[in-house]
Amino acid sequence: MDNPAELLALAVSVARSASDLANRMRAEGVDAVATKSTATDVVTAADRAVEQLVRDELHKSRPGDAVLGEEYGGGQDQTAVRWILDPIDGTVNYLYDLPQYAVSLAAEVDGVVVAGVVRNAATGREWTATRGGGAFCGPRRLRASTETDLGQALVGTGFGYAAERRRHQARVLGGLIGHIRDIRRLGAASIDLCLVAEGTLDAYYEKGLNPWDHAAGGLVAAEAGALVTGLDGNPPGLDMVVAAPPSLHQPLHDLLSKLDAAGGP
Ligand code: LIP
Repeated sequence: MDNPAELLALAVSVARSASDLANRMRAEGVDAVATKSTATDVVTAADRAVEQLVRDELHKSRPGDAVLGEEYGGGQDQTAVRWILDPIDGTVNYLYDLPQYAVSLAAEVDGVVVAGVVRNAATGREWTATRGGGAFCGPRRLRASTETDLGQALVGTGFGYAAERRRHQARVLGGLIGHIRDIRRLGAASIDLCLVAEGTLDAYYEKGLNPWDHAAGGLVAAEAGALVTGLDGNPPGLDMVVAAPPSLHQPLHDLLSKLDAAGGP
């Protein structure tokens, strides 16, 4: 019953329904209905409605599972399977109708993510992975970048919502930018991680990601051969997520550590 392939099939089906709802609501017009950590950390009615739809769909199929979602929290129940959900990752992009936002849904069994789907609701592009089963974009199997020179690497990143953290992140970027090809700030961590999986980005890093931002995309990137870690021996988490192929991971990691990228407010 906790077979990763079966969990993935359910996740894909639910993510597609969720994406359809997000698109319907986007077409009707979107306004921020609330803010969270700062005045720019917005929540839309679609974030809430999409999360509720996913919760309802998962409950129909697997009523005993726990669900941790960005908008309604939860996931504390001691169950074998826990779902980790960002109903609309890239909410600011969604608010502005920039086509870079995703439903991100991962299944965790006994604390280990074993299946995940990231679906760009705007474009229909869909990335999936099961632990040990590989990463895919549609039917295409994914391999991360083969770039070996950090100076030639196109690196994705993102910034938090709080001004003090953004200033620290800008200082880190200032120390990094002269050592890489260029930066891309696309606005949805789950998609950034999937772009690393397919080699569209050579690497990605960001401080401040919640589990729902990187649970599914992190598995996709790892199953495509990328190393997905924190800094200085830590696992990926709030302090830092770094995703890069082995050839780039060490030089990027060491530079980020030297720049105190996981530190600051
Ligand atoms: C977003 C992340 C993005 C980060 C944004 C925000 P949200 O998640 O996907 O990488 O830079 O600040 O956290 O809030 O749209 O779910």
